[in-house]
Amino acid sequence: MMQKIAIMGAMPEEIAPILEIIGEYKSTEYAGNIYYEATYKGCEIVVAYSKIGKVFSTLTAATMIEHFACTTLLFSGVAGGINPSLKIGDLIVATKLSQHDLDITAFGHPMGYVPGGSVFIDTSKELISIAKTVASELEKTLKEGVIATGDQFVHNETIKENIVKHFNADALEMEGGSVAVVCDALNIPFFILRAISDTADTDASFSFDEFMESSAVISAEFVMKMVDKIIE
Ligand code: OS5
Repeated sequence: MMQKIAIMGAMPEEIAPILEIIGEYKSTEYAGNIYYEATYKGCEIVVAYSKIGKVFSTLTAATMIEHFACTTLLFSGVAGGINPSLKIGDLIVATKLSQHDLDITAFGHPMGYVPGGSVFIDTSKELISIAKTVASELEKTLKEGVIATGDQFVHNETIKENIVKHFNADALEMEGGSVAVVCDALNIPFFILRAISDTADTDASFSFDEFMESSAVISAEFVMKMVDKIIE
């Protein structure tokens, strides 16, 4: 079967560099979002930004798979760094993701767990292996780690510490964990890449405003190199 690659971000700035690289595409409005369909180097791809947060990103990931028939999903965007080794502009690929704001601990369950689900969802080992090859060819550093997702722009040290305590996360954002739930349930190999825009501390919103666009470009350009490698 021919593969069809979904590339998604949450904000327009996260997919703009991808659309620029692709050049030509067809725009289709569906369920309140615009989906950009293209044939890139002979491979069918669909690009979209979901809007911010777990609900919108769930809708977009499910739409790309169920409506546009994508067979692999790559997410490109920015994140708040937790691991002190991560600096602004550094790339991190998720080995597994969790929802840091999913809380039924009142019933004795661990944070991030609901019955029938799991605290962590693993990403595709094959796609990570391709990413490592791309990183080494480009002589770029690519960190692998845990990404925690929640419906919250984190700008507070105590919240960060709690996310480390429960999930040992290296970075945090607002969409990866929900995209993971969708792809895992529908058996679609997926990959979540983020470049650091801030460190989720009291200065996070200022850092985000300053570096979001440049970090989004770093992530998008890497993801397009991944696409080149996947279709090679
Ligand atoms: O998509 C959201 C999650 N992203 C990753 C991220 C992050 N997540 C949580 N905590 C952190 N410290 C994080 N750092 C990076 C980024 C993004 C964060 S929410 C940004 C909202 C920015 C914004 N607000 N209004 N606009 C942009 C303009 C606007 C106005 C009207 C309509 C649309 C946009």
